[in-house]
Amino acid sequence: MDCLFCKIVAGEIPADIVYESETAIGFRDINAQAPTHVLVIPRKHIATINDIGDEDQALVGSLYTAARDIAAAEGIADEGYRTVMNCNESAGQSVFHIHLHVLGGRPMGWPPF
Ligand code: DGP
Repeated sequence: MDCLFCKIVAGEIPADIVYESETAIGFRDINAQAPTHVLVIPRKHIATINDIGDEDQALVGSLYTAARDIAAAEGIADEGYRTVMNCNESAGQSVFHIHLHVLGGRPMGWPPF
């Protein structure tokens, strides 16, 4: 399968990995949009939110406990941070292996555009 993020999981493409668990990894976004911008991905290939199976509930939950731990390690937990998962083209998804953006270290507006 030709998936960029599967290759990062496999160690075939380098990444600045800041978090690892049995089910997920976190690494710095190559095109950071905030002082902290980490992508949390499952080790398992799931293309989009639409492809998450009922059996993946704990796995997807583990992306959020990863985000919690990354935010604490980055020192942004108390001031606040944003988690975003884009689904398909209109939302801006460009890599089709689900990933939770963890963004912080600057104020953020709402709504997002
Ligand atoms: P999205 O647009 O939601 O699919 O986010 C994809 C993100 O992935 C985007 O912010 C840039 C990041 N990205 C793309 N290729 C690479 C890569 O090779 N390494 C890293 N670290 N990040 C990447």
